[in-house]
This record gives sequence, C-alpha cells and structure tokens, in this order.
Amino acid sequence: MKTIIFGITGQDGSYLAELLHDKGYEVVGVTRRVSVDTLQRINHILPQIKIVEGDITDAFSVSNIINQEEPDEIYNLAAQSHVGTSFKQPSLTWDVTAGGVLNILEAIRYSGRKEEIKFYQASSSEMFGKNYTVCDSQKYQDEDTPFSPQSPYAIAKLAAHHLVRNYRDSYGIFACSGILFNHESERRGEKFVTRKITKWIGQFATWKGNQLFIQKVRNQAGEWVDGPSRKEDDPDMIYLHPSDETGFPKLRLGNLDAFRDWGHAEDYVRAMWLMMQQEFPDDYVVATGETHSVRDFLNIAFAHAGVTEWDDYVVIDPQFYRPAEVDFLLGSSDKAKSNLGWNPDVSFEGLVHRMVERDIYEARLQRAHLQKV
Ligand code: NAP
Ligand code: G4F
Repeated sequence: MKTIIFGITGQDGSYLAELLHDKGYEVVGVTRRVSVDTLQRINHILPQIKIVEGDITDAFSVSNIINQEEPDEIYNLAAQSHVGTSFKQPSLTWDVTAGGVLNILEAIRYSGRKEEIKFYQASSSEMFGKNYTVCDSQKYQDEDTPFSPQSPYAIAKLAAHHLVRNYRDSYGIFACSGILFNHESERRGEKFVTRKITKWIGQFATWKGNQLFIQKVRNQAGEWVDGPSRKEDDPDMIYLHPSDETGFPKLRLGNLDAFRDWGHAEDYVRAMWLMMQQEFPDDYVVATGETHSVRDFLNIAFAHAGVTEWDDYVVIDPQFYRPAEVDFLLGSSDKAKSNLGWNPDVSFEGLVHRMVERDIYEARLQRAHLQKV
C-alpha cells in the first residue's frame, strides 16, 4: 500500500507517518519549500519515507504528485491551522485550508484512478463554533450537531468539509472527514495554548541553574519569604530574589475560560487510519468525551512542576483574545467507537504530564548543551 500525506511536517503528519510506516505502507510526504528547516518532527523517519516538494495551493503540483505517485490512500492534514492567525491572514487561510482541499479533490477526480484512491480530510471541531456558549457537561457535539463557525479558519474548514461530502456524493470518490477535537502532544506547535504553557514551564523550570519552581525564597536578611519577589515593581517579570538584576518574562495568555475536549495526537491519527479502512466512506467525530478549561490545563501543568498557585506567573494579555471565541467544545465519539472500534488511550492528565515532562527535559538538555559550548 502506498500513501501520500499532505502536511507530513506537522504534529499529526509526523505521528501518522510513523503509524503508516509501521503498518508497512510506502509513505510519501509532501513538504513545501520554506526558508527554515521544517523536518524536525520527522527527522527520525526520513530514511524510511520519501519526501516530495509541493504546496496544496498549487493545483499543478498537487495533480502532478498524485499522478506520479499513484497512491492508494491520501491524507490531507495540510492547513493554516492556527485559529488566531486566521483572523490576521484570512485570505491565506482560505486559500490553503479550503482551496487546497479543492485542488486535491479535483486532482483525484481527474487522475484516472478515482475509484482506487481513498481520501481523508482533516475537519475540525472548530466548525461547531458558537454551538454552546456556556460549559454544561450535559451538552456535547456529534455528527448531527449544527455547525456555527466562529473564525475564518473554521469557515474554511467547513467549506472543505462540504466539498468532501459533495465529491463523495457527486463522483463516488471514497472521501471521508474526521471531525477531530483538539489533540495535542509533545510535538504540538508552540503557538497553541497547551504547548505554549508547557514550553514556558520547561524554560522557567530550568532558568537559573536547573532549579524547579521556588515557592519560598530567602530575602537579604536570610528570612524565607513568598516568591516570586518584586512583582509589584515589575508586573511582567519574575525575580526569584530581591537582589536579582534580571528577571524572567511571565507567561502571557488570553482567555482562560474557554473549554476544550483535549486528547493526544497519537490516539487521533489511529482514528484517521481506521476511517480509511472502512468499506464505505463516512464522517466521524473523534473526541475524548471530557472537557476542560484552559485554567484546568494550567492547574494540572503547574502542579506537575510542583506549583499550586500560578497566578503570580501568568499575565492576561488582551492581544491573545480573539475577535470571536469558541467557548465550549465537548465531543461524543459514540459513532467512531461503535463503527471503528476506536477509543483513546491517553487521559487528559496523562497528556498534560507528558507535555510538561518533555518540555522540562528538553529545556534542561538545551541548557546543558549551551553550557558546553
Ligand atoms: P500543524 O502542526 O499546524 O501542521 C500543518 C501542516 O500543514 C504542516 O505540515 C504545514 O507545513 C502544512 N501546510 C501548511 N500550509 C501548507 C501548504 N500551503 N501546502 C502544503 N502544506 C502546508 O497542524 P496539526 O495540528 O498537525 O493538524 C493537522 C490537520 O488537522 C490540520 O489541517 C488542522 O487544521 C487539523 N486539525 C487539527 C486539530 C488539532 O487539535 N491538532 C484538530 C482538528 C483539526 P509546514 O511545516 O511547512 O508549515
Ligand atoms: O490552542 P488553541 O489556539 O486551539 P484552538 O483555537 O482550539 O484550535 C485548535 O483546535 C482546533 C480543533 O477544535 C483545530 F481545528 C485547530 O487547528 C487548532 O489545532 O486555543 C485554545 C483556547 C482558545 O479558546 C484560545 O482563545 O485557548 C485560548 N487561549 C488563551 N490564551 C489561547 C491563549 N490560545 C492561544 N493559541 N494562545 C494563547 O495565548
């Protein structure tokens, strides 16, 4: 079996490439030419996979790749995937996240092999949008819930979602969409809230000689006082000791009251593959069935680093508020559970702990390296 993964350099692409390679697939990954190295997440499997250059907004490159590689399965994970950025770059978001999908579908349609190719599209729970505005654990979203997108990103994803269904109905293409709720990991992009938090914890925990968080510090008289100190003088910085000349920037975040159904990406790529192994194409919600606020994430992440009160470390910064917010996401994966036999393995706490531990480990490694050079 041969597969093409668009978006192989992203979080999900890297896990999916590993999964498919382990299952014996010949894996072809599409990467776009950029001025920096984007292969970090897949460096370890590069010798086992093939990389081709392409961009999903370029219809010619997409159809050339599909015609030359003759894949059995195509996974489209490529997108401008950051919701906040989509408000700043709506046109680019539209071209990549909606237009790119149309390019792939058309390429399949005219490939001469449309009956032989299965297509997976990465749809998103963001499409549910302003479905519920308050946290209510009795409410949830599933395949029958109406969409109410709240951002240029979600609108582009919804257009792509409808295109996939339309190409399935119109041309008989095996095209399915996974409506995936938030999934994170140690490989998550650093501008998504979960990784932003755990990355900051890792950096702070290794700041100043590998010390973990200090709840109590000694003042100049040698007495133990609450840390961090001097916060009234400089609300944006943390100083561990009153005599410190330099501080550490606090963690700047936006809305802490949004609720998300967060799972681990490794579990979610398994669901993608399962959808593609079915006899008939269909759309599936993939979620854990648990919802937590950003505040809950902070509680568990900081607690895992030994801190129970994190207020002094976090600053609310309006620049991270969005023009329109999605307040509450909680998915029901009953259909995926019964039709695909899918269940998540990683719990919310397990996810947060893994991310915190990895980011502390990586920050220490980086520090040790810097001390050597
Ligand atoms: P990600 O880490 O941001 O990865 C996005 C991928 O798309 C990267 O490989 C990126 O390449 C590629 N890409 C961007 N623009 C492209 C273009 N014009 N042509 C070709 N490739 C392009 O996203 P992710 O978290 O892995 O998510 C995978 C997919 O699932 C995305 O479509 C996302 O919208 C969707 N999704 C994600 C979640 C989630 O919680 N993670 C939930 C629901 C749906 P570069 O490395 O070159 O930037
Ligand atoms: O981590 P986020 O940026 O993820 P968001 O917006 O839920 O989108 C992610 O999940 C979607 C699935 O539902 C995917 F389709 C999409 O591609 C992406 O992977 O933000 C989560 C929440 C939001 O409510 C946001 O307002 O965290 C809030 N937040 C608070 N402070 C912040 C911040 N988000 C970010 N990125 N940065 C902050 O400083």
